[in-house]
Amino acid sequence: MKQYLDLCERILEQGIKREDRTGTGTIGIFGCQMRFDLSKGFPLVTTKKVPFRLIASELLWFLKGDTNIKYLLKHNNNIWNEWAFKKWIESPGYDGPDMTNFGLRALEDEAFKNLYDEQMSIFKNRILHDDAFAATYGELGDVYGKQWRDWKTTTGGTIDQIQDVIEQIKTNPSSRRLIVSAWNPEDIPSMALPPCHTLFQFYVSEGKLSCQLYQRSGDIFLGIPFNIASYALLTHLIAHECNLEVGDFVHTIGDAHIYVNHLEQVNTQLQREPKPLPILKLNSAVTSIFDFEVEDIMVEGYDPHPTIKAPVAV
Ligand code: THF
Repeated sequence: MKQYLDLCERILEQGIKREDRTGTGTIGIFGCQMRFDLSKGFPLVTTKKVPFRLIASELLWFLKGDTNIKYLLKHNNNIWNEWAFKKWIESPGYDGPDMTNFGLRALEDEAFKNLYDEQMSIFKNRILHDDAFAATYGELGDVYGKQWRDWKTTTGGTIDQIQDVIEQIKTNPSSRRLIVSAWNPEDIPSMALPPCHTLFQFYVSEGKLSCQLYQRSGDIFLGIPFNIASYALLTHLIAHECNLEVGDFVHTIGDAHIYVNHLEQVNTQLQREPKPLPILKLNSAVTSIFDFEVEDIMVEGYDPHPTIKAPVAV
């Protein structure tokens, strides 16, 4: 994972400080690329512990075309909670204490943080146990799952981009159009968060499947280790279904930034020696990528340095 650490170092050295949507502040650069040879091990960052099961359940959630956080909560995955919670507290139905700007306030004000934790816990419980509530407030809108599996057409139909791209990889592997786009300009206003991973392309050569992602914006400390592992896993899953070996994952990022409240964490990581990469194991009895469950996906030999905590910017 040297490339990841090199990117961190480059941003610390060359990054320009900018204000951002969340009010936290970042240092960043524009335009960078990493390349991971997936045959040399699974690219899960080793200089801190990255919770792989959260990456697997999030990817399976996308692949199911699901856009409701209920599935994630059932899998004990909390990484999308803040965005659903934000919609809830801004809705007319919410009558609890004022939660405006909860992300930043929870960091600065201990008493507020307790109040926030309590409201978040009530919210999660309602999503899990109240179906009507979950259907409205667990919904993130037209995010990844929707665009990947159920892209709306102007004639009232839908396009299953994942199914189509798999079909193309199988029947027309030399195609230069093996593309899935999550960026749907018409839907951007209705999304909780416009897609950060906007477009990806597959490439087949010498029996190996490669994938390149264009990511418009990357949170280098929290998001990027997830994104690298997620697309590496997606490449493995599609290669598995198409009877191909894995090639490279190429990760291209537009606005590559480190939040200013992650700088200490990044420096801690840079002082650590990377460890050998783990190996991905898939249950070979599963043939279609739509049939995978979290239990069918495992990493072996993952022995990372300890967890490093950091607040997520909302
Ligand atoms: N917004 C921001 N500011 N950063 C992001 O990385 C991000 N994502 C998704 C949507 N919006 C984003 C959500 N992905 C974590 C990881 C990925 C996320 C969101 C949060 C996170 O907090 N990871 C912790 C562990 C969390 C846990 O154990 O529950 C970690 O230490 O890695 C970009 O895809």
